[in-house]
Amino acid sequence: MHRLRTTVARLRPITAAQTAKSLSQPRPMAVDGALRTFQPMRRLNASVAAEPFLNGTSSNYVEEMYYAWLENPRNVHKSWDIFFRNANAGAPPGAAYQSPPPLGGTAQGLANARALVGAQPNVEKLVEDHLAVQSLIRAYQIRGHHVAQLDPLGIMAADLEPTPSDLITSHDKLEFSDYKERLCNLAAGGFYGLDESDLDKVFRLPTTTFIGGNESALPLREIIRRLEMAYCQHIGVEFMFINDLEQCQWIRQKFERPGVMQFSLEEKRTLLARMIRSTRFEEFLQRKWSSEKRFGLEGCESLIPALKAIIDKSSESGVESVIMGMPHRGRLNVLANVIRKELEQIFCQFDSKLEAADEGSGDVKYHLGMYHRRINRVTDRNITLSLMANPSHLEAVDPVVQGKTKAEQFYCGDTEGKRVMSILLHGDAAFAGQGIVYETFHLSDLPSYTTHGTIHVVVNNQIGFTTDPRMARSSPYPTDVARVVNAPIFHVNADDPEAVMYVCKVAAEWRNTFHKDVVVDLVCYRRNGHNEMDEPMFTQPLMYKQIKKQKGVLKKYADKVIAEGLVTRQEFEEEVAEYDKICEEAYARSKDEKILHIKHWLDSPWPDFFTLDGQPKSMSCPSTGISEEDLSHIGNIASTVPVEDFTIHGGLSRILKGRANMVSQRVCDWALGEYMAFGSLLKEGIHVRLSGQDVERGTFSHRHHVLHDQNVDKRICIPMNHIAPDQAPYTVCNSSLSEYGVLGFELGFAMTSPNALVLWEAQFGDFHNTAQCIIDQFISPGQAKWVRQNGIVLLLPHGMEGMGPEHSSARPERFLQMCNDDPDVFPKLSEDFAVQQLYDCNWIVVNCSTPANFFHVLRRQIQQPFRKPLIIFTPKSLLRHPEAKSSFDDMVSGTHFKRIIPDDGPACASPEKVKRVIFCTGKVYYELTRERKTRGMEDAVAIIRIEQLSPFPFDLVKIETDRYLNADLVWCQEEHKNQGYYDYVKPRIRTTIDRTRPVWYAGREPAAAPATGNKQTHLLELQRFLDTAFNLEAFSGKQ
Ligand SMILES: Cc1ncc(C[n+]2csc(CCOP(=O)(O)OP(=O)(O)O)c2C)c(N)n1
Ligand SMILES: [Mg+2]
Repeated sequence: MHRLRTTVARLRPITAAQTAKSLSQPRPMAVDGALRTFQPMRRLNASVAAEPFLNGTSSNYVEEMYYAWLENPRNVHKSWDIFFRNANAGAPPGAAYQSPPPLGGTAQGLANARALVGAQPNVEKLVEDHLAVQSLIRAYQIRGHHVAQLDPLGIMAADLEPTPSDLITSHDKLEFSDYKERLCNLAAGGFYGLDESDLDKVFRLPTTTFIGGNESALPLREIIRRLEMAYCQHIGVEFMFINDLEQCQWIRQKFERPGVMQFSLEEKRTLLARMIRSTRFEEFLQRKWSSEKRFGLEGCESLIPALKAIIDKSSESGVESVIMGMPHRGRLNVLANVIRKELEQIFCQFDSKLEAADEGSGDVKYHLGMYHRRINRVTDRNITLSLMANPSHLEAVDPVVQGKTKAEQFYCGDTEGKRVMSILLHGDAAFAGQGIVYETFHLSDLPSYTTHGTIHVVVNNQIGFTTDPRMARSSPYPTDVARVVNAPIFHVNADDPEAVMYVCKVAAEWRNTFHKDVVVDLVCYRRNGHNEMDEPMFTQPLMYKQIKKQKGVLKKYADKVIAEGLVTRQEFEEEVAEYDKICEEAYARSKDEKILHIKHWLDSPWPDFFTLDGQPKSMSCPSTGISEEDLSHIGNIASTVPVEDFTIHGGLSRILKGRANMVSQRVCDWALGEYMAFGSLLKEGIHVRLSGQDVERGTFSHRHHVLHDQNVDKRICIPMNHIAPDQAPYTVCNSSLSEYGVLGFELGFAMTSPNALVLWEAQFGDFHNTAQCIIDQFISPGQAKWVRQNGIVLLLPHGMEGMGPEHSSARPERFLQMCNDDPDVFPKLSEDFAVQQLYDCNWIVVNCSTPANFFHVLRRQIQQPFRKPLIIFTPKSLLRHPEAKSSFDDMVSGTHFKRIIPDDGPACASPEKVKRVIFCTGKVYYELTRERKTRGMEDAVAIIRIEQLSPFPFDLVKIETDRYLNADLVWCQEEHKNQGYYDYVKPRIRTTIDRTRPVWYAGREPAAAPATGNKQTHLLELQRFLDTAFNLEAFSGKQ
């Protein structure tokens, strides 16, 4: 089943005494930054510690006894009671021990006493035997899962290490015939020193086990039997790596207490009904569409009752909304039987003749999302279930689900995750193989990212497409990645639906109790090939020979419960027939569907934001300027410390003073422009969330949205939250060092509400490419595939500043290449052209050259009547460039974002004299104007900034090209020719001018790397392309 490479030597348990010691401590509070350790608070008294029989190993045991005795003398055997009393009374070493009195006067009592201490009262042996038993118990807790019968196929045993040599177990047969041999081996190996004769001896149980139930001592034989029942049947529990004693004790209780896994008749009936639905749904699809891909669940049908059990239990404890992410396997079944999507809506997806009703490209049926609110039948409470749409890219949806969950929690004030939770489903190969799983786990306990516990369910069919685990991962289990966050892992044989149901209930209780992640590993098989068309015998012949022999889990379970008398065979068959009828009727109805509405598959509806038929409420965007008063007020907040007795760093005082100066002069630099945008939106009740690496201060130390008291540790102040009493909250959070995970998370966050500005900033723009999957699969095509809008903003620091090939380019060419506007068609102009263009595009790409424009474009994100992703290439050196400042005049009420900024100098005054028009975008504008000035060419050359690259401002560019009819047209960029904007802009300008003039290029030559590593070369290249840009003869004679 799995590759257990762990060895006994590598996994020696920590001693029971260590555990007992920590158990007796109050749980230390985790102090931020401090190591979480348990400090022993009680020690054996000196006299006891000096006893001659106390050696390195026995002292642990005696210590355990001593603590138990301290709590209550009746906790320990009489002999120990006397011993500790004497020792405490000051008996010298060696004199405290007295032979124990018989346990009562009866013959039985005497026998018990003999069994307990041995015929010869030999304390040392007694201690050692108890220690051995304690270690044995611990060994089961740690390694019992090695032996558990998890694989329904039972074929992968060859991959397993033999039973860990310190477990005395009879494997699948609960007989004790082979104990003798194992005990001898163990004795010979010096493991525990127990032998066969010890099997009937009674041992006191340590406080770290619950196998005793109400009994505090058991014979060894019974101890082993109960441990086997708890840890070596169809459930394998991995939890002993968790470094929290309370959590470990909680899990032990859940699996060790005798009789824990018992179900009422009602529960079993529900389970059977769910198994029927799950199984018959796949069979129905197979019957009707045998040649269609559906990535069936056969072999893991118990996934459906598993999810239902989790949802029931969570609903019972108050959860009202569950957000789920899952891959292809069994997705249609989950939609039908967990989310309860109407069956006809699912079936009609198989009809290739259906016409699409919605704009956009749509997606295949096993990627679409869904949102459904209904009554949970078990708890009679309302529950909303959403299944997020996702791409093929396995696990990519994980952080998106987390972000959406966090946002839902945030907006409903659910600070502890009691009302909203997430469930993530995984395939075994993807869970182990995809790094995003790890990145997502690492968000799970961060204050601004935690969703207070996710339940992970792995459909572990022991194969990924055609690759088996021996080739697919280096860890024993596919779930080992979860150990990094101390999540307990419950492996369960998915052919035992009751065991599955039990672990799922425990998982839900765990999440509800500790609000931490937990994993359920459903060990199963895949009855068919990867999809229904694939032939698995090509690559897994032996596995599939076995699978062919495998009785279906529904059949097995039905036989079991019929034998138990829970239902009769006839009742069972009637229930099956009833569900088949439901499917048939839905199938008949599905034939009436003529049109496919992707809108019916929306995972995140925004009902109040759109009209009833899902359209924007208007097609205009009001002014994005704000009042002078607000500009000054926000400016003042940005320049002061709004709390008393708060000492900020001297350098920061200077920065704030600089800001105050700017405010008094009615100008903004970049940071202040951003402040104005965020602050004004917050004041208008729009939540703003800025996340990314080091965003609180800003990579370039320009932002300083979080102030730190220089004298008091962790005392911080976020002035942006002091703008107005009824403002929306501002969230600014330094993220973990992850792009894929964090960008996915923010995308999910932005999905929840249209009334929030959610921004993700890359440390440097080029780092966005480790999140490429989120950009390519979600952000760029999200609306087209899944008809849902998203207004996320990406801030990507970009610019060639001689810093070398890294840290320079945010790769504008890639974003532009994915824009959906047609380069060859000049669009029809209309009154609301600018807004219509925005509405039609897949995303907006801008490169602002002024703080005012940056301010406006951020505000426009919210003011426009729909949501689109916004990609902003943000500056580095411009942050402090003396010319890159904006007057309040450009930001006050009535002003707008400028899609292009025309030349407003002498060139514009006499356009007929202009010989050249240079179009550019971003920072190079400042290099061009400086050069133009140096050369005295203000009359001859007009410089026009294209601030909104996409959707391309055809209308405004046309005005400019019409203005300068005698000029040649140049596109100038600082990026290399095969990068940057040239390939995007050139055909669009050409279309605008009806191809009447060429569009020349001034910029760096094509190159493989984004920038040179040599400063000298950098400057040389810059000068060279500026020379070209201002050499009016540069292109003469060229075609
Ligand atoms: C990121 C990514 N890489 C590759 C694939 C192609 N692919 C689709 S399913 C699959 C196997 C998945 O195996 P597993 O996670 O065990 O799920 P199962 O199909 O067994 O349920 C692969 C490799 C993909 N969808 N996503
Ligand atoms: Mg698999």
